[in-house]
Amino acid sequence: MKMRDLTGKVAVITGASSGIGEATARLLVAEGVRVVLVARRRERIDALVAELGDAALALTADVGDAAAVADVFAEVERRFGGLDLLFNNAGLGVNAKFEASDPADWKRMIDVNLYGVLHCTQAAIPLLRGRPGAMISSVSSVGGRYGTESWSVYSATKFAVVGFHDALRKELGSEGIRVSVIEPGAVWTEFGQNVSDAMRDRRESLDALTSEDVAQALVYAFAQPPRVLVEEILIRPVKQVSP
Ligand code: NJP
Repeated sequence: MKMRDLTGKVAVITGASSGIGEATARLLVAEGVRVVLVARRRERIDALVAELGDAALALTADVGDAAAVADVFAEVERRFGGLDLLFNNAGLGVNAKFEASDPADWKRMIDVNLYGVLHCTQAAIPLLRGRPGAMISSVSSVGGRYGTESWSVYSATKFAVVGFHDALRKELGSEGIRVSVIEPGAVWTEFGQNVSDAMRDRRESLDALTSEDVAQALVYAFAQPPRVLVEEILIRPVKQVSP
């Protein structure tokens, strides 16, 4: 199937300093897209710019901070005059049985996984308007479709992302702005740092996805003709038969 030529498109990728975001930046640049890399770890996104060259720009921000996000999108408007893709990928998961979980961790997850998506999406909409094939794609999770033991608050934030997109699609679809979610299962990344040994064992036993596998899904959706909305992609290791 012929994919749309993405040369010259402009994308903002949140959580571009590692994992899925980093892989997506590489793949989009290979497709001719100019990418804006957003994350808190400056040295990581600077290193990626050094690798990707003029097609990439690094902007440091905590996506939970509305003022910092506003600065990012003001800079995108100043440099590029608009935006074709917002990839809301920044996310955080803390693994804990709910009864023993720490409300400070609930807040950290809600700030990034939900407020981060809301702040970036609201700031991006005016820049996406009028751009053929414009798309908002946000990373939810298999845990945003099915509740998973010891990931209850994380699951709640990712269910919220799915519900938000379901409603937002109805607000923006008639304008031609595509609203899409990607729901990965287990992926080899830095995600799940507080249970890294358990995550490594699970990923090994499931033959987990690579970040590139998920990045390919994003590019597949984005490269469809502007009339085509790939509304939802649930992508998981074939051996991950339950959430
Ligand atoms: O994880 P990781 P993934 N402001 O830890 C950034 C979802 N997912 O690639 O700020 C701005 O390598 C952080 O950057 P930094 C998951 O929920 C994954 O797997 O420099 N950025 C880093 O670049 C998430 O939505 C799996 O620390 C913030 C990035 O987020 C997405 O996939 C399974 C930030 C995280 O990269 C990408 O995560 C699943 C903030 N406040 C869903 N906080 C999986 N890997 O198995 C964090 O179902 N970041």
